[in-house]
Amino acid sequence: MTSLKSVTPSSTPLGQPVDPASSGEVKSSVPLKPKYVVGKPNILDRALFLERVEQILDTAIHTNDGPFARRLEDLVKEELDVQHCIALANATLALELLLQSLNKVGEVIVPSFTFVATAHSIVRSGLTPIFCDVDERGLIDCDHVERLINKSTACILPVNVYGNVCNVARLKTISQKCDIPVIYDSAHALGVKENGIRLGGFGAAEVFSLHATKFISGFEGGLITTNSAELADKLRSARNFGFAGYDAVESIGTNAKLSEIHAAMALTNLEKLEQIIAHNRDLFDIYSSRLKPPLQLICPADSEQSNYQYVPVLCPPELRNHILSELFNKSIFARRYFYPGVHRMGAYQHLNLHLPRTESLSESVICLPTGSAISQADAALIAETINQAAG
Ligand code: T4K
Repeated sequence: MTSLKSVTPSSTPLGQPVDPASSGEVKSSVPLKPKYVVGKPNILDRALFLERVEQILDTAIHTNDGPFARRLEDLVKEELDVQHCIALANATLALELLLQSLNKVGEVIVPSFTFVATAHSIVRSGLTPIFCDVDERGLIDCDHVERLINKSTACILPVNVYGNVCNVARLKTISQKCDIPVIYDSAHALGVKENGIRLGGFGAAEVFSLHATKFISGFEGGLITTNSAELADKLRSARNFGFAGYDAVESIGTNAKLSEIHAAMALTNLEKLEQIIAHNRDLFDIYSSRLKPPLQLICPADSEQSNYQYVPVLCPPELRNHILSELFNKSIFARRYFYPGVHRMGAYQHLNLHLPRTESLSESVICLPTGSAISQADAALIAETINQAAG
């Protein structure tokens, strides 16, 4: 095995790549060096985006529910066939405002196999996360949800991780039976369909991310979709300091507005939704046909039409970090989404939980590069490289 020390400087400045398998990983914000990077932003029509930037500068409307934010919301409503869309500064704030808007106290059942923002949003809303295990594809385990429900349960917050879809029918039944709202963290799932229905209208509301690493990038940004007019009104006010009209503040809010530059970027990318899904699907097919055992892709179910924005591969846990290092040495920056599981992160490990499937997945998964920066030839090369590393 290659020594990690040979590629990992002892102190790495932010912004420089770090071998993702190294212990005590220094968080890199934008690794510029590796050629193939998980999360490299999709840029689909640079000329149109720049033209829109000129318009924003010319009109001098830079934020506060401006025309691009509204156009983005309208297009999301149309694409997702949902009645209301609220654009926000990022998905983390979207989750926080949504949880706060429920006006509840108590516990929120949430999978630990997610990005830490899902859990933090619960704590920051004055609620208590109750971590739940997942199934073999990383989706919330509904049997475990039922066992965790008690009188203090305020909400269930499943995550459509990798754009794969939770058991929405069963969660709806649980929600109705127990009178507990379900809100979905669909940060990865913009454009995904379940049995032909686009995600966006499931549960009380869904949250999508427009972060730079996401399928549809707005540099930063988040969306809440809902079919409840009352909830949408509350959220529109909450993202704008609680304003209910000019000089009228009726509730507590914050500044979670999406700026016009962000909205223009997201809109320009969203207009190419089908194009980027098709590109990602082609890459996924290449990975799927070329990866050899013991490597195994986590695939969408038959009922799902994925956006293929993540390419999660299961590796034997004893080989996983070796594979990551080998890829890194070949200029491929793959990621351990999600390691080590939120319940084992410093901020939550005092809970002393053991969630066997979450832990097993977090020790096995590697996400591979995809998106507009990766060509079909690149995907073939990456597949070959990972096969060799695992061989
Ligand atoms: N719920 C779920 C399930 C989520 O996955 C997330 C976010 C959220 C909620 C919250 O959404 P936001 O509040 O962010 O809208 C990244 C993203 O920062 C985060 O948005 C995302 N999930 C998570 C899965 O991935 P890191 O810590 O891995 O980011 P970072 O900086 O290491 O970047 C990832 C990769 O992208 C790197 O390989 C480098 C590349 N990159 C990144 C940026 C920012 C670029 O090439 N250019 C860039 O500008 O969290």
